Amino acid sequence: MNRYYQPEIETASQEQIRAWQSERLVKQVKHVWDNVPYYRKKMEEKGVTPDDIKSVDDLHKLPFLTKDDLREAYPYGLVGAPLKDCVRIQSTSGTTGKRVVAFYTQHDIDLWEDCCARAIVAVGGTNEDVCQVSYGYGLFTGGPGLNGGSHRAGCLTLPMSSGNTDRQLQFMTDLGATIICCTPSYAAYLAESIHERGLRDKIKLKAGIFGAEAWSENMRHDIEEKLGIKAYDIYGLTEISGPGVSFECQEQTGMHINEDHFIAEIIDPETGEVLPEGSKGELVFTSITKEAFPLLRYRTRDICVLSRKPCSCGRTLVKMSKPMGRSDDMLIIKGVNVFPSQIETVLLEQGYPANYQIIVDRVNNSDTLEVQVEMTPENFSDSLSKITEMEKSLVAALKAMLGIYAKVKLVAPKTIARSEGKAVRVIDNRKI
Ligand code: DLL
Repeated sequence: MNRYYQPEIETASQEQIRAWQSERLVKQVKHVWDNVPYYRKKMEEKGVTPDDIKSVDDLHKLPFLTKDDLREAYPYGLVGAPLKDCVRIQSTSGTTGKRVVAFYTQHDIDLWEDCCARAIVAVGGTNEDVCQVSYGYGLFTGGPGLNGGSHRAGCLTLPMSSGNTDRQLQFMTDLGATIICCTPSYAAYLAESIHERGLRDKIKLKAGIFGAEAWSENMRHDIEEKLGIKAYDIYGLTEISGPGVSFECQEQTGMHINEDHFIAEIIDPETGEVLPEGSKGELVFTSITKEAFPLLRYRTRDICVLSRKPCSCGRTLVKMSKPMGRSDDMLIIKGVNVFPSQIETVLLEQGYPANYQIIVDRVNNSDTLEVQVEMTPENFSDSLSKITEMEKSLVAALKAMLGIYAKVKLVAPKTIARSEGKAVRVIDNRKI
């Protein structure tokens, strides 16, 4: 049984979708030109005006936006609506400490929640379902986005937020949750806890909506088997609204992009050239219906492939593969975006040298982060209690910057291997 939240959109002909895109793009470019001086300047520098954009075919004429632009324009420089019309911000980490702050009008939230509702209905969600939302609530988009989508789909919504596994399992069993939304690594952890506690017969889950970080097909099979559910992928990024930019259907072979709101392109990350359909490259999004944070040609840095092969679910929306990596150095650790430059900033601020190594691993389905850093000849100590104290204070400073725990290991000066070429700062031992 195929179910859609907005069938007239999700199964519209590709010609219709293109027509919507062209019409909305023209309007959006004008909106941005009139209301976002930062982007208008970028257009002027490229010698393009709204008159040059007549349809989707002209999209390539527009300049790109990157995380650097977000940093430069922080906090209000890319806002396209009067602040009195903005009702919400969401946020995530940026490159060197400045956070990405995205703005929403009520209209933007409505459309975002529709996108999340499409994802929930696509996995079978109805008003008979109990949907447990175990993504973080607050600045992170995961909780608020899926929460709104779950309401719209008519599910009884359990706004659990992340963490507190005992409470999660109690609500899951007592209230009979049938759908769970969380990161795949937390899903794997919950699955293990359910096994350990012998709760498998007490849970009623039938589907999970997992995203915000990379996960493999092996992990999918593992979660599906342990929980006896279907595990679906969901993708999104704060800059382009949050979860629900794309979502998986019953075919489980990639995620349908909500093309009535976001135009997707694949570019060569080196040259910026637009690549033909089916090529692997960097995903770029243009939001065509947003009022408050209308980013045009935003470079996601996620590497993937788009496909327009007909899908057995009947949706005509283009599909993106799972992201296959990134064209920058952003790490996603426990669902949190971490840039090595943020860690370096903290180390330098605390008086340590830039001789460090970041070691990421996945232990019992949970990500771990360790920072090894050399002491300087000046602060070097062989007193265990002094070292422990210094490590503690670095742990606190890193937690304040990143929002997550990083184990810190101080090592003697000159013990971290020097590199003759590019320093190897990050060792990622996760097999994803
Ligand atoms: O992670 C939004 C989200 C919340 C998506 C809940 C899905 C579920 P950010 O924190 O801004 O937003 O991180 C965005 O996370 O550019 C990708 O690199 C990565 N990412 C998101 N979804 C997936 C996924 C949210 N399904 C960044 N698979 C993106 C792999 C993902 N990577």
